[in-house]
Amino acid sequence: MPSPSNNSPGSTPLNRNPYGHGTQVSDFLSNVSRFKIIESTLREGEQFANAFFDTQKKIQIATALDEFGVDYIELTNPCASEQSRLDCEAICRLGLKAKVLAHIRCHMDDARVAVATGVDGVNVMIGTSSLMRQHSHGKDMEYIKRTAVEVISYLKTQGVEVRFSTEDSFRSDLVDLLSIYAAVDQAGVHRVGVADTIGCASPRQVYELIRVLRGVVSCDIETHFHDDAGCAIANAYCALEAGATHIDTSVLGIGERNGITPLGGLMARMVGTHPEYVKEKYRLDRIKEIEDLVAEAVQVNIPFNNPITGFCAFTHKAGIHAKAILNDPSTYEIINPADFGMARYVHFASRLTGWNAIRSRAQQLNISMTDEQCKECTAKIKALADIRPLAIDDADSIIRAYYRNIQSGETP
Ligand code: HCA
Ligand code: CU
Repeated sequence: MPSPSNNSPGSTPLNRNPYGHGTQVSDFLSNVSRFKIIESTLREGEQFANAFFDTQKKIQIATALDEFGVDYIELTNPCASEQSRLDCEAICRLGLKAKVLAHIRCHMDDARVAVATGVDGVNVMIGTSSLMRQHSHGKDMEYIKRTAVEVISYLKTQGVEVRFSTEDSFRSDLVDLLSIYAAVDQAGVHRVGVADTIGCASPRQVYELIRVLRGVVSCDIETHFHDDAGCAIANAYCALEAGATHIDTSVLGIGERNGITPLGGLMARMVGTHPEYVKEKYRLDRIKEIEDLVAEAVQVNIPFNNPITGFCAFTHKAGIHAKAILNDPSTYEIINPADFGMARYVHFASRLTGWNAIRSRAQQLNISMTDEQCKECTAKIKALADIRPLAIDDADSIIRAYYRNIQSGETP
């Protein structure tokens, strides 16, 4: 695709925005510029309707995520099936930089099997809302607390990193929730996990719960957001602002139902506000390749409106937009496409186009015209575009024909 602008984008920092971040007391809680990613494509993502990853595919995905720079790779419970256990062992043997985690139920049998695979850490989980307690595992809070402490104590003797999370945290009783988190913190977990299993939480609810929790536990706080109501990225961001330390993601957000916080979308959010940290730590230019890999593996297309990689994520169409973009891309872009190895595209083949876009396109075609001529040529393109949709070739042909006519001395 043509990329008519050479201007350097991002020249207007976001902090010049009057609505941007100043230094407030609450910023001391915030981890937006030092968060860690727990990548769960090979766990939550395996719960996506279309997902089937064979060993080779899992290794390919784990390797790509490791090269991208994620901090942790979470794998399906090795007790789920014999192959899941063997795959977990195979990924542990790869010697990745990322730590490998097994996701398990809060049960001693699962804990023993997980440790034997050679993982660096274990992510323990149990439902705490009354619905989950009633319909999922049937246990009361006393039982949950006792078992949690037993499983955690065992895992700690095995030298692995331990996280304990409560499924359906946002529909759990707040007193139950804080008391179990306090108990597992006392038992020495490295992280507690807060999971919006059903995607019901709003950003403000997230902020409030995490902020309270930050005052209750001294360990790290991992968070997991489902996207049923389209808030998964916003919720992740608010969790970090309130003091969460780790965010669960999956590539393209794949997971149960419509999934969780997508890795690429989270990067888009974070690079917009904290470019130094994100660009230094993660290989952003790999996002497209990783999304293509996973999209193909689970047989879906990249959504047109996907952050960063959606086909029109950096396409500017209306004349007003095109003109400003050609002058300075940061007028209409908070993200520099080049940071992700992507290119911007100024659309010029439509009735909404303006003469600045046409002049820029003519320059790309090595055609030099005066401003007046560009305006006249633009009028011709708009006239045809009023009748039917134009392809790039159609608009290029009009520009070329118009220019030929000028050259040959004919009145255009
Ligand atoms: C699931 C549960 C989970 C667990 C999250 C966590 C959720 O789908 O089996 O371990 O913190 O959304 O609650 O993914
Ligand atoms: Cu989940």
